[in-house]
Amino acid sequence: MSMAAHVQPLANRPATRTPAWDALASHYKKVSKLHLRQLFGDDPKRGERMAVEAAGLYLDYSKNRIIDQTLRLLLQLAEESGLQARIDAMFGGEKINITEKRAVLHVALRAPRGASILVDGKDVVPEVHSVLDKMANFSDRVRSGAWKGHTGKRIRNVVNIGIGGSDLGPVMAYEALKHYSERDMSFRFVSNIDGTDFAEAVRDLDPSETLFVVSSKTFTTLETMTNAHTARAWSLAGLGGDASSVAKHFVAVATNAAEVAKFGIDTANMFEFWDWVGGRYSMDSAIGLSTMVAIGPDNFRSMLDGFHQMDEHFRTTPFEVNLPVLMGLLSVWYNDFFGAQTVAVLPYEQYLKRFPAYLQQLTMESNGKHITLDGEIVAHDTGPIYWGEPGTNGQHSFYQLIHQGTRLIPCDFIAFAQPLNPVGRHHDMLLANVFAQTEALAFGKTPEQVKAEGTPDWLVPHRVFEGNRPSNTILAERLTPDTLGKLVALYEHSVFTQGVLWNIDSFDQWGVELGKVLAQRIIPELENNLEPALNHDSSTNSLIRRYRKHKESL
Ligand code: G6Q
Repeated sequence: MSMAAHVQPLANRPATRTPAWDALASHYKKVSKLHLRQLFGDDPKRGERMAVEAAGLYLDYSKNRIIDQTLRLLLQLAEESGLQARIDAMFGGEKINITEKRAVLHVALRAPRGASILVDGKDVVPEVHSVLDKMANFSDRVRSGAWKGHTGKRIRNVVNIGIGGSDLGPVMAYEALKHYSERDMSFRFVSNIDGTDFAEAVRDLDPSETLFVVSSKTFTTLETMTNAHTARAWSLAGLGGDASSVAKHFVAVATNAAEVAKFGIDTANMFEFWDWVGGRYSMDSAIGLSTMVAIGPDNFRSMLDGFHQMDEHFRTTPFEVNLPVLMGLLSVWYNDFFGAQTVAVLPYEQYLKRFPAYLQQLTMESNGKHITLDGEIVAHDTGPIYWGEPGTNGQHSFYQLIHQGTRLIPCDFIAFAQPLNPVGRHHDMLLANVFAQTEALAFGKTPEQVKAEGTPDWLVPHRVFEGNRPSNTILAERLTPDTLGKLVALYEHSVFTQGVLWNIDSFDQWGVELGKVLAQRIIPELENNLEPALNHDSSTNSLIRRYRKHKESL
């Protein structure tokens, strides 16, 4: 099978180019043989030493396969990669998204009132706060019932229509902060072009009590516009067909006022954001409108404050005690030297059940790149695959592979000291599982220990846990809006750090374009009443013919 150069194994890649990469490559040979049992045995204080607390998040990174020199070399790599200059360029509004010629300023979305961040010489912070104020005013009116639907009833249901960055953040934040949400209202999220998504979201809703938030940066995305038109028809059908009802039941979040007006939404009901906010970095922009309606403006602002605290930590703290930098460096260590292909994110908090899905977009759309900023093929593997599920559920399914499989899977465990729903002994049991898993992964169980339990010889190898499986543990006090902001910003900046080390553009996403273009070409071939002439490959042609045949026979 012929493979593109960029998917060849590491050994076949061009030579590494900086001293720190080379030093790390030879250092790896030494460290890879060390076992965490030995590292902890040699340094009884390792678990206290290799931990950092910042902005209320405690990161224990001691159960990683590193020694002090590894960290020194990784920090040297950060220096050589010019990380601080790149951080300053991002916060300074420089156009670091070079392929789209855009500034990358999600950090401006959470800058406090009165701060100043310039894009092309213009301070964007006042606009950010004016949109936040408009969102707060609107959210208060919807929550209090002052905003009435077309028939005079208050709004009880909010349906966000958006996809990708205009969906995953809002869904994740709503689920994460449900505890703080207005429980007399329901919040739904429609993203998929599959009609089932819309049909199921509205099947038990009353149109006179339902508000749609159409969230789309471009306001041209196929899925979102199709769902928005379907929602408009559903709403009108339920409200007697009066087109003036749209103003009461539809608001828009977009950067494109002309397209919003074309759809028929009054631009007075449009909440703006800007091209310097990337889709997957937009949950704290107006894209978070549904989140704000759910949890209220004060909680939303507290979430922004959490983001900002982590931003400041990232921007100003020396790298050796900088949480996002440390996490980014460790991720590169496993990805590029151990050849680990994935990272598991395991939140022991049911409310964070959509957090891994959110992180999949954040990490993989950002760092799934194989061309450097200089237009060359990367010398190192980039973006690992992020995945995960909440604990303890995962323990009863895929953890087997993490403990005893043949692959190395670095894990991030996330847990909170205080439960939001204290029920009996549940929380102690939950946290006992977090600590037990990281302990088992790191230290395992030796053949001697297994034998000492009276295990027959033939069964011993099956019951041995070799251990030495790395993990981070992130502990925070309680899942609050402010903590969620810190956690998301932690991963955003870890992704940025990794992207800088690989010298790639973490802020474009050209890889999603081709499929969209081809789908546009195929839609008429599926809808045409006459048999279309097909000019695809033989596989695609046959699939289209087969679909047409079965569609017609329905
Ligand atoms: C995110 C991506 C992508 C985007 C969606 C929706 O970084 O750009 O996921 O958010 O394609 O785009 P619109 O908001 O323009 O509808």
